[in-house]
Amino acid sequence: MNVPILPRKTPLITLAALFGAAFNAQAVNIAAWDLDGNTSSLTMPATYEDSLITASDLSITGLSSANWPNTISVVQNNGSIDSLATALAAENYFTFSVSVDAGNEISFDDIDIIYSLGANTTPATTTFALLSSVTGFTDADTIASFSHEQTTSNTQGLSDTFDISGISELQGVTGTVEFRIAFFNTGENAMTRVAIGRGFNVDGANDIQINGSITAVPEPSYFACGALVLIGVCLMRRRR
Ligand SMILES: [Ca+2]
Repeated sequence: MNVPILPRKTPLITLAALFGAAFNAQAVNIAAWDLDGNTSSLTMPATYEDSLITASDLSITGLSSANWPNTISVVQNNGSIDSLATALAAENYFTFSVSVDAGNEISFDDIDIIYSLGANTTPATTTFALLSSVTGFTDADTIASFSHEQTTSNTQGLSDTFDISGISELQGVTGTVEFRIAFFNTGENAMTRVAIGRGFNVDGANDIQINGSITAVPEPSYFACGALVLIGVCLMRRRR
């Protein structure tokens, strides 16, 4: 089969317009939770949703509240929670999900998190591991993680980012995606309080923020039409 060679001056911009429009969206905030004002509740609604997104509550069910102001905070007095497997079994995880409207898809870039930690005995280290419904919820399914060691009893307003831009399963996703942030002890002593949020500070800023891009899912006929238009352009130019 002979593949027609495009005339030299066929504008590449036409190609970009036809095929690239769906893939050029910039990563932006698509959903967020700000825990300012929370006291003891372990469930908080999203404070921001993109117009094409429905975001669930941020919640945790397996532990009791530590009543740390402006956070969702839990008491974790179990030193045996020292692996992702034990954390998942004990429901040591925060959970939240986003659903994108029909006809659209999400490409996830990263998740920013503000957190606070408390330890009765130091030094203590907690590791946070991110899992998703798309990539699995077993202890072999971590898609991003980070750790924090502390040598004082309380640290507040720490920040970190789960970079998931390289997870192919989380690019171009339709429907609903649930995320779980599990946490477990990886240091000399156990962390006793784990919180999302800034502790005693009220700042009006997001404490969990999902960044990514939302694009319309192209119809199959969209590409077929684009190909026909290009072939037509080639033929017209050949006749000249
Ligand atoms: Ca905040």
